[in-house]
Amino acid sequence: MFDFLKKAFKSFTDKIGKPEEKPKEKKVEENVKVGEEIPEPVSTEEILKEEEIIVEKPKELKKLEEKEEKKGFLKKLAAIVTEAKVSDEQFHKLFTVLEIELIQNNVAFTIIQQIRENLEDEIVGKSFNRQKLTYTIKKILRQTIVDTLEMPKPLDLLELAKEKKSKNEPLILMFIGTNGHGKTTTLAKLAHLFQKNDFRCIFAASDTFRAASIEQLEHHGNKLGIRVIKHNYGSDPAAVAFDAVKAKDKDIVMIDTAGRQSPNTNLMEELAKIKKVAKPDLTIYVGEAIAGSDLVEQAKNFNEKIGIDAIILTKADVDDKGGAILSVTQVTNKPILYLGIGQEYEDLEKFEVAKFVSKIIS
Ligand SMILES: Nc1nc2c(ncn2[C@@H]2O[C@H](COP(=O)(O)OP(=O)(O)O)[C@@H](O)[C@H]2O)c(=O)[nH]1
Ligand SMILES: [Mg+2]
Repeated sequence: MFDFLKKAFKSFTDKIGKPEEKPKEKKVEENVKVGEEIPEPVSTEEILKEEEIIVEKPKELKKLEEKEEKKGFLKKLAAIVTEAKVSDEQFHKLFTVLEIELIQNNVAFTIIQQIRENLEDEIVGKSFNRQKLTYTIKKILRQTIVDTLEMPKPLDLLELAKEKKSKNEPLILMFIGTNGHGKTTTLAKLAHLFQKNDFRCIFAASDTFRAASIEQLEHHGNKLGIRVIKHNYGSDPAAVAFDAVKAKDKDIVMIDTAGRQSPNTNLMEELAKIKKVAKPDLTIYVGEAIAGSDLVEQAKNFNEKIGIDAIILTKADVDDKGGAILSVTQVTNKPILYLGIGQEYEDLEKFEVAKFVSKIIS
């Protein structure tokens, strides 16, 4: 998961502050004409021998001098190996490479700009100990990503469900998003999680548009032992949601809705009506991580037209880029609650900012 993003950050961190690899200089032999004798390279030992002959010194003094010389040399060597200065030119050259990779990995431009500004302020034109430089870059990258992903108020679905139950109120969740991104599957996975935590769920089959959508939800309902409130295909989805909200013996109402390949006005009106009638505690946007920039556009659109409170990203198991996670949060300013990581009920992972950050910046 997210390997590309990790590679891009690592490559930048590894290269910056280090001298550029220059093409190798031409070998001496190339300048030697055919037939000419190749001069023997003079060894260091020979030069030292010659010096010894010229300057005869007492043995003790020589030993002492050699010792001091060695110390100084080691010090200089250590400085060459560990000191790093990041020039403006090198920074821009390497950042351009990183920038392209981040764009290719679906990271939104605003986030890239933020990363650039933060890095520029802290490292350009400054001399660092090599280790300190690597540490500083990683710290800035981590902090910028944490700032993008962390919300001022944390949202925990199980906690919220507990809270509602203690007040004897049902938790009403409405799931929206583009067709095929995993709404129905995610709703079933979450229901399974709620059941494990002793909550009683009920499904509202408010996707009355797509062929076989009701049967798909019923299939999950049967497997999990969850009641499905349904009407006929083509009927008013808001009425289905309303019936589910009014049904008895439930802690959590989960409203499945329809999507369209390209969301149109009709769909948005339909969703707005369900929301108005069912009054969900949370409207959860379900989108697939692999959709990249399309996902970001769609999330923005749903947020503007319907209003979303949280996000679940599916198919993270097949997303090796990872940038959508950053972009979708940045564009909606809503938290990601879970990641879908497969097609089984257990394949739902709580999204934790720290865990994600440590995965992409190691
Ligand atoms: N690999 C993978 N597939 C998923 C995940 N979530 C959903 N899917 C698959 O995506 C397809 C569409 O899912 P569905 O729930 O019907 O999407 P909906 O149209 O939004 O309700 C199905 O084949 C699911 O099995 C996930 O996290 N990982
Ligand atoms: Mg569906």
